[in-house]
Amino acid sequence: MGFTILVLLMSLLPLSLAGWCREPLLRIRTRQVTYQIRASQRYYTSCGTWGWSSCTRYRDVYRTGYRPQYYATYYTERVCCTDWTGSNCNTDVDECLRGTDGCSHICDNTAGSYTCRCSPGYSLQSDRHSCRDIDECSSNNGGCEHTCRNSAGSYSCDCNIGFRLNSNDHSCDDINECTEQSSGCEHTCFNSVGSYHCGCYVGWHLAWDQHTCLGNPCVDIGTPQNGERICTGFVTNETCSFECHPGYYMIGSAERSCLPSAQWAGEQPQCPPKLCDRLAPPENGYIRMPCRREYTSRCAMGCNDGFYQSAGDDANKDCMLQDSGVGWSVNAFNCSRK
Ligand SMILES: [Ca+2]
Ligand SMILES: [Ca+2]
Repeated sequence: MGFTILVLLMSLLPLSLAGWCREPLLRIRTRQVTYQIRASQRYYTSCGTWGWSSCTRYRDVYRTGYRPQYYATYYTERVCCTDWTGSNCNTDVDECLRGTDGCSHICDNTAGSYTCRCSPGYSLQSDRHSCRDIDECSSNNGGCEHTCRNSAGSYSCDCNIGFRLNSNDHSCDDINECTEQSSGCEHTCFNSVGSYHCGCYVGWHLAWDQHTCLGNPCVDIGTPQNGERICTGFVTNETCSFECHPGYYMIGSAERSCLPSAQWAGEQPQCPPKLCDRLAPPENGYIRMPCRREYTSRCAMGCNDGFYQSAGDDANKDCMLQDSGVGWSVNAFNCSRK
């Protein structure tokens, strides 16, 4: 029986004593104390010859006075410690619930006390209550390969131009602008770490923007005599077409394109004059030599000996434009016997 009670007491003891504290108190008590008050009292007495006169005299008298006297008594009293309440001082006060904790971020209630915690990215200060942002960038650049940006409660990594943040959010990978079609190169693209550059096919060169390609100029193509040309341009892949003036025909290529080699494809065009038919001499007459057959040539006719030019027509024949080609001018020329 005695053992059971002892065990019961031991199990209750820490709980019942947990929240008790002793508080120093002061008690003031008063009591009345007496003291003697001395005063001067006037009285009359007979005096003079035979005591026939009355004289005024003074004498000391005493009476009792009263005054309070104070007593201070110091003593201690058992009270509930801070953070404990209840009739047995064994009920914990939840400071977090009451809002009296003063924690900047998170409050954790404990038996008889509480502790403060900070949100991730913040550290608890020496006052054990306030929280301050951790500058992750100040140490080892926050683990960022390029740029570290600190922020309230966190931080982030950034990469230089030409790089992209890896899925690990810290290292930076080169952007392959060529395979991602983001280069804007007109012909060819060459990737490099953090950058790229453009190239052009043979016969082209990079423009000032370093992205588009301009054709290289071809050698002077010239214009054929007695003809004309119409060209789209004089650089790689541009073309020129040629035409001969009426009365002339074309040899060589009517159309030529500028090759990457700076030469023009095909043959140099030329426009020689078309030829009229061989001119037959008139009856009783002849053709004066020389007589050329090319367009714009003029041949003169004459009459044989014993004949004369009877008609007044022109003795000249001109090789001129006729229909779609050339032919000799038509004029009557007669040689009559003298
Ligand atoms: Ca931070
Ligand atoms: Ca790159």
